[in-house]
Amino acid sequence: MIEITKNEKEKAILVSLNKDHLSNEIITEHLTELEELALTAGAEVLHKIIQNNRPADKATYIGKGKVEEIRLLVENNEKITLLIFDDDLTPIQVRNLEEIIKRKIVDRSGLILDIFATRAKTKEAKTQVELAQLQYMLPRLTRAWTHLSKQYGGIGTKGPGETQIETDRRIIRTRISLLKEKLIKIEKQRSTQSQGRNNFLRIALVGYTNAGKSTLFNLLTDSNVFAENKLFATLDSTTRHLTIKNEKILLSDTVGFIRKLPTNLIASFKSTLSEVKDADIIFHVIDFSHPYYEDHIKVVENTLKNLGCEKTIQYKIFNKIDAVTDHNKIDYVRNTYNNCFIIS
Ligand SMILES: Nc1nc2c(ncn2[C@@H]2O[C@H](COP(=O)(O)OP(=O)(O)O)[C@@H](O)[C@H]2O)c(=O)[nH]1
Ligand SMILES: [Mg+2]
Repeated sequence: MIEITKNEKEKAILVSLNKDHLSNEIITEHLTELEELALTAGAEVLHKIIQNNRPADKATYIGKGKVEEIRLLVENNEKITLLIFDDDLTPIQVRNLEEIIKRKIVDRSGLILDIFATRAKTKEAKTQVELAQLQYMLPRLTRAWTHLSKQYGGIGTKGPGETQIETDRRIIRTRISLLKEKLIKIEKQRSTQSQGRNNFLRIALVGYTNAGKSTLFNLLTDSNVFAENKLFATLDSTTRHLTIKNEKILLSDTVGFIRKLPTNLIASFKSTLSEVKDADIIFHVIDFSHPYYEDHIKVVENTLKNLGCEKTIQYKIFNKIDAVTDHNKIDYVRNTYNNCFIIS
């Protein structure tokens, strides 16, 4: 049996399936980002495994051969406690993988939700994360999970029967309704607070996680919002007044976006993201020093579209110019993007 002592970091293997025939470079970049997420969640990454150019396997996602390869790798390394997949898995895939590899299996949404849960500080953020977690859990609470009780519950081989699963589902559904009601109340408070602020110009800082939004916010407003070289350092929106050339402005710092953000997470962060939706102007902050900054721009623009903000006036702020060494990049941005600033 594997035991995890509290202070020891969990040792993980990252697994990616290249089902869309992406270049090696891009798949590697995606795994680097997944590693940053894993580090943020408190795990240490020992191996990264890529399964190339095949469709997802219904039973094991990555296919029998690859599963066997990982099983052998893990068998020889007791320290590895966890496998993290760069996509979402079905409950059946999770069950099969856990049964064969005998380690904990976490998918991308599960990992992001876990990080959000540890990062949530305010009542609003906590409520939103719990709602997203329960919504993630609900469809996964199926008979496929019976293996867990076989392993840990002990009594016979039955596992929770349909009745138990039904009861659990009912409890979760009730909790979900309660959390939704709570969020409606929080949203109402928010809109009451924002009445009387109609004569302010509302500006929201949005962007990929780690782009430098909070740092810029702190500079502009002389505040002290938590900024860190980690993903999702800030989950809550913070709003401050400032006056520039007699223009009264309300500036908001917001939660960052990332590739493949779980959809129920975006939905449950509706009230936090209202700062983005209600903005008169959006400042899209970009980490210009990142090799894949243009992919980040696309992810953010798609997320903004999903939020219904594509018509809001937008300025792009190419940040961290101090860390950009290739000057052709600067010319390229000047010629390609309208409405942009380049700063650090
Ligand atoms: N080199 C450089 N680093 C920056 C700049 N702005 C922010 N950072 C760093 O980028 C990291 C992420 O910043 P943060 O403001 O927390 O990003 P957020 O996730 O978008 O809010 C921090 O380590 C910052 O110190 C910049 O202009 N240049
Ligand atoms: Mg931030």
